[in-house]
Amino acid sequence: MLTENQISDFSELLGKDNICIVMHKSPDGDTIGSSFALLYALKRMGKNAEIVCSDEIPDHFRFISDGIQYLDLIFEPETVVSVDLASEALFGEKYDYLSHRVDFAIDHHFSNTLYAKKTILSENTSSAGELMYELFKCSEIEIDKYIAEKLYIAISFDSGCFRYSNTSSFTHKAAADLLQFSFDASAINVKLFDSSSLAQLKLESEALNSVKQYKNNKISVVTVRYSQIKRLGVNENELGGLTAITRRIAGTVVGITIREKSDGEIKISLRSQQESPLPEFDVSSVASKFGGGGHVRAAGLSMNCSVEEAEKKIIDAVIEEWNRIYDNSRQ
Ligand SMILES: [Mn+2]
Repeated sequence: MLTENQISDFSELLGKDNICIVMHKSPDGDTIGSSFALLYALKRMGKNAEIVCSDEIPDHFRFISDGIQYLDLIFEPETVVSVDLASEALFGEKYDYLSHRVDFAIDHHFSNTLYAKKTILSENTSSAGELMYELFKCSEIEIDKYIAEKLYIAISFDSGCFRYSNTSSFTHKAAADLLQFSFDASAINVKLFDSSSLAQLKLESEALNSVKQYKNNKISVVTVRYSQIKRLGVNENELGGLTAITRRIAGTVVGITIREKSDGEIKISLRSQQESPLPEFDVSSVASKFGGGGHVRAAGLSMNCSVEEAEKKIIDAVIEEWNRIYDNSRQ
């Protein structure tokens, strides 16, 4: 449900012109789908609008970006809008300078650092796409087939095809409404969730072989080194599926995915899933100890050290938090 303020902030945005939409670095289905829906809506209103992204659009997401690989500044913007960016760090190197002059942030991360002049934040929303849908519905923007398809992609992507706990009845209602425009949702979901290159699958198999478990197998850790990625020829931006591995191991409450990047930086993704009545494990609180952020059940961070050191630091931090939350003797 949107507040009056959110609706009026969005209508203020629609009153602007020469608008630059910023997507987050390592763009995903949510930031791309939501941004393209907004771009199209603004252009249809006769506005001058553009999208920028510090990173290239990965091959497997180009069906969302209408085939576009690079999104760079075309004109000097008067208004800057970020979509799905929880913090300044997510602007990426190339467009970092825009993070200091954001007029509107449209986001659904409760960890949003409020870097923008106005933040349209909806914490209990599955995706920026779902929030964008609500904003469009409360504005003069009419949803058509193009917009419906982009927003559906964004919502489906961030909700893990409606499987994650962020999926609510509103998420399904939004999707049901969008599906009336009869695009091929089945094909979209196959592309988003059921299609990997053989190299990607081989890397996942190696990742599975690396699994370490702690706390009665409730904490699962996957580690992938850059040498493996390079040997198998997997593109660095095709590694999104790795973070899903720990979730698929039955009994896992906290999943840790550690990945070494080509520049030596260690990227760590944290996931949690806990059934009531046990309390949730808030992975964003662990991530924030290392300068990262995210949601209760999904968060990320980076480290600049060796893989071994990163493994030790993050496993220690997760176990410390584990002992704090749960009665140690019962686990
Ligand atoms: Mn998102």
